[in-house]
Amino acid sequence: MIKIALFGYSGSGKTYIFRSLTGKEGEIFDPFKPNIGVGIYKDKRLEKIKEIINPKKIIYPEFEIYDFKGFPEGEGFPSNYFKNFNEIDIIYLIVKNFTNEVNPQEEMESLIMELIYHDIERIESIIETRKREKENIEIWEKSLEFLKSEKLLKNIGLDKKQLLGAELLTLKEVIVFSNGETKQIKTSLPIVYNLDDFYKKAIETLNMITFYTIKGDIAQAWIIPKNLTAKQAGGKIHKDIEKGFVKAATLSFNEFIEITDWHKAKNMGILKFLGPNSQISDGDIVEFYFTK
Ligand SMILES: Nc1nc2c(ncn2[C@@H]2O[C@H](COP(=O)(O)OP(=O)(O)OP(=O)(O)O)[C@@H](O)[C@H]2O)c(=O)[nH]1
Ligand SMILES: [Mg+2]
Repeated sequence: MIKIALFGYSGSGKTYIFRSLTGKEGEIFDPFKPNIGVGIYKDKRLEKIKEIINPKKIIYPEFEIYDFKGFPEGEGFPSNYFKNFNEIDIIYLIVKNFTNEVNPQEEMESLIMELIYHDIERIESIIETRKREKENIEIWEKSLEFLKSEKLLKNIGLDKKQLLGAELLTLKEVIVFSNGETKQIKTSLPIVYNLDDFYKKAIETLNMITFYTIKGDIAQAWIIPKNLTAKQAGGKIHKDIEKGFVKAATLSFNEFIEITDWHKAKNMGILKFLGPNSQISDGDIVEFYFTK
């Protein structure tokens, strides 16, 4: 499951957002123990498919949402605050923008700097250790310089494999959530202003796509990395599909809602058939053929 952390200063609206996304009540007071809940993405296309075929069961994609107690803006975040961020895929910056007495631009920039400071500290300590052990520090020094110019490591044009495992935050995807629309925010990061776009932007930012299956009485949405082959995509549903993959029949979402019937589309000869190494497109309805 994709893991999303809500990160922001105290009072920016993280718990409010967490409750809207997960339906989970309760408040947290310990900044080092997040409240974790499951958010169901009511994908609009799957809703439409549901309307058309009225399946017995419908399975929406799920995300794991982490609500952390924030620190006040003037205080900042201690570095051990981030020890629970290691498994996180996306850091959503929750920026307060629902009253007039805020400066969301400054608040966002300051949150980004919290992430950068954390990584600078990490790398400085790694460099120190490696120096002691007489190990190569070239990539670490380059990374440090990059961070010091206030840039996120995910944009560094180096082989990032070597940086993995170092618990760096700025290698992760970062999205800005403007909580309210009182003021405009300028940023080169992905940004959303509305909870309705929360998951859509997450999927897009992770370079993932959604496809759909209608099997028996179940319609389901699947989120996979864009670069997977059809065969690998089948493997996300069941290992047997990948092992015995023959082909995948696909129909685009728009064609499906026009024709409204998979079998009819099949008889019309408009299904597209993909071999193991072809790729599924975002929005496709897919049927896998495989041998057991
Ligand atoms: N008007 C308005 N109030 C909001 C909005 N989002 C949150 N609030 C209110 O702002 C206050 C703080 O929100 P929380 O969600 O508790 O803030 P938080 O980010 O979880 O704060 P910490 O847990 O201290 O880090 C609460 O009274 C919310 O009801 C919003 O979009 N509009
Ligand atoms: Mg809270």
